[in-house]
Amino acid sequence: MEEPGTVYFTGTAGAGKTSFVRAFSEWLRTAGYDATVVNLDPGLEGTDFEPDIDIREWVRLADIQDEYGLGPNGAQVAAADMIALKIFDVKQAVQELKSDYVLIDTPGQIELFAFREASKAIVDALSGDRSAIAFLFDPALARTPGGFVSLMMLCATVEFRFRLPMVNILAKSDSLTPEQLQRVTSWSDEPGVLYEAVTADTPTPDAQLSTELFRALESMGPLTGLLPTSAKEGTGLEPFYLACQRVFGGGEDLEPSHAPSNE
Ligand SMILES: Nc1nc2c(ncn2[C@@H]2O[C@H](COP(=O)(O)OP(=O)(O)OP(=O)(O)O)[C@@H](O)[C@H]2O)c(=O)[nH]1
Ligand SMILES: [Mg+2]
Repeated sequence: MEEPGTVYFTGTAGAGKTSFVRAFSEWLRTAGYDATVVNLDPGLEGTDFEPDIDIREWVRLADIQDEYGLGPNGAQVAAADMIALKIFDVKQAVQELKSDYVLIDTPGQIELFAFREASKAIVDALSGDRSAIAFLFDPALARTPGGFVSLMMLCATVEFRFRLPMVNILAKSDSLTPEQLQRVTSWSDEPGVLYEAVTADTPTPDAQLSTELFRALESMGPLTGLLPTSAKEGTGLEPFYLACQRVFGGGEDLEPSHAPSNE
């Protein structure tokens, strides 16, 4: 059997990771693929969506707060290291389920995922040859040129850290007007348009800094297209699937492991 496709979902707090994982796992199952959903957020709450594998079985934020007298942020930092110690249990549980796709939801505080050594150990343990990171652009930030550039930098940080192929998603695209959507996608497709928008939006003393930052980003590699998606409306899921298949190698479609459902 081919190795499963493993996708990590990351992005700023509230970007829509958990909702997207849910919508995409449902799309995969309807299309006839098996998907294992792994929750790596020890503080996940307020969702009725049940992951197949849940880090909270091993590491729970509320317990860490009580046990060590920490606040929610300190507990997240402690939890990140504890998760790394349990990651081979998670890996074993993933392997036992033998699915086509493994979707990994990461904690809301992106700096825990992007900056800490523990997450590098976690990603190394769970990744195979067919792995990618989906980076979700939150439209609440991405709709301004400055916010868009900041997200590009964060995305580049994640790529630099993990050295995995990236698939960039504009989440919650239903929350943008058609004009805003068109503007944001043009920034990802045409660096020159973004450059114009950044300089037009920035008061003169800072313009130089923005320009240089922008050049640095541009020199890091081509800006990959940003896929508009909406978990709410179920749009952009098939293009996302195809983008993942492309980065896993060759863009070949997987054979569905069971007949597509007609729901
Ligand atoms: N309009 C719209 N809202 C969405 C969509 N997806 C998620 N949301 C809303 O965005 C908020 C955050 O969604 P989550 O899926 O919890 O985001 P997250 O990135 O997992 O959040 P954290 O794990 O807390 O960082 C919720 O209020 C969702 O209802 C979408 O496609 N469209
Ligand atoms: Mg979440």
